[in-house]
Amino acid sequence: MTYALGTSAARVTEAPLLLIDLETEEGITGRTYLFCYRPSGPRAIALLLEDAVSLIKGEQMRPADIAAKLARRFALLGVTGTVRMALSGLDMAMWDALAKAASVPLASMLGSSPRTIPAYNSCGLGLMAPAALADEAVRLTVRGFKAVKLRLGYPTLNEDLSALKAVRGRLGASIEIMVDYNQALLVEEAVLRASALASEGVIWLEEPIRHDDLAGNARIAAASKVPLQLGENFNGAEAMDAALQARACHLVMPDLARIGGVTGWMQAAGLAVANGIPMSSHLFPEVSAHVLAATPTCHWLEYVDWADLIVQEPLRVVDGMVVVSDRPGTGLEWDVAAIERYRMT
Ligand code: SMN
Ligand code: MG
Repeated sequence: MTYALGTSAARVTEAPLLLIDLETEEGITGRTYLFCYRPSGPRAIALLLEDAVSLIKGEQMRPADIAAKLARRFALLGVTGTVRMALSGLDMAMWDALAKAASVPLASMLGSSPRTIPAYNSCGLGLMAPAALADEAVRLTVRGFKAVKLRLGYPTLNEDLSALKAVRGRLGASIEIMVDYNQALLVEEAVLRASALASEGVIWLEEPIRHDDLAGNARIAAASKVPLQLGENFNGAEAMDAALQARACHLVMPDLARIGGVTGWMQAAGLAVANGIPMSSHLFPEVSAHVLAATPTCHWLEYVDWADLIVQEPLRVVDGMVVVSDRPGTGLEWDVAAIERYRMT
């Protein structure tokens, strides 16, 4: 990774990616990748993927039907975590193949078309000394980015405020800042910190406490002047529905690999429209750009450059907007030589 990602939970410096090539009898290959958080992730998820594919080999490629069938077949193991990621990756690869077969960009398959999407730069800005944060913040405004995400969750509120003020001081008022706690706090402390952050002009407060404590998140959301953001840990659209019913958040940002791929994303997009909730993405910017183009309440795309080194055409950013690829499918094609260079042993 170009920028280390120091979160309150772990410091991430390498991006273990699992690359998926889904081959069809018609000769079209559906492609996607999964960001797997830890080096063990790609191995575990590859095994689950091979198992899932063995259950659908030879079937017609109908992602919604296949998702329902595989959810049933994996119900005893549990459709969460790595199983959910494997099934989501398979779904994303199927949608890529279907769009390629129709010779259209994925966004067009989903009822929209390629356009530009507002993006924030989510590379870097992990936990570190205020002076280093301020320097990094400036580097993150390249290519016209008008928003960045700052990870918080230092031991004290004062340290959180020092970090935020350092970044704000260097960026000025024209750049938006989102803050992300990665579930570091308890409810009472989160209410206190949310109220202190409100006067610093942040545009969202992400995962202040355990993501699945919906009642606790609802208490913070009700007390906070800063919109509360949840979503990277929604396990399927059902989980997002539960969070919205509990009024646990004002904003949502599902992760394609946990929401159920493109199929799960579109179900979640329907819930967002019905509830009037702005919807952003989590990671996978190349694919998220297509689904956000087809999301009526599209808000912000989370930009990271983690796949840039291994793809033929890295995602383009112009004036802080991501340009949805107009190639057939998602536009993800591997740079074979780069893959050999970065292959995990
Ligand atoms: C995050 C993403 C990926 C790895 C670690 C942390 C973070 C985010 O929660 O929202 O970008
Ligand atoms: Mg986050």
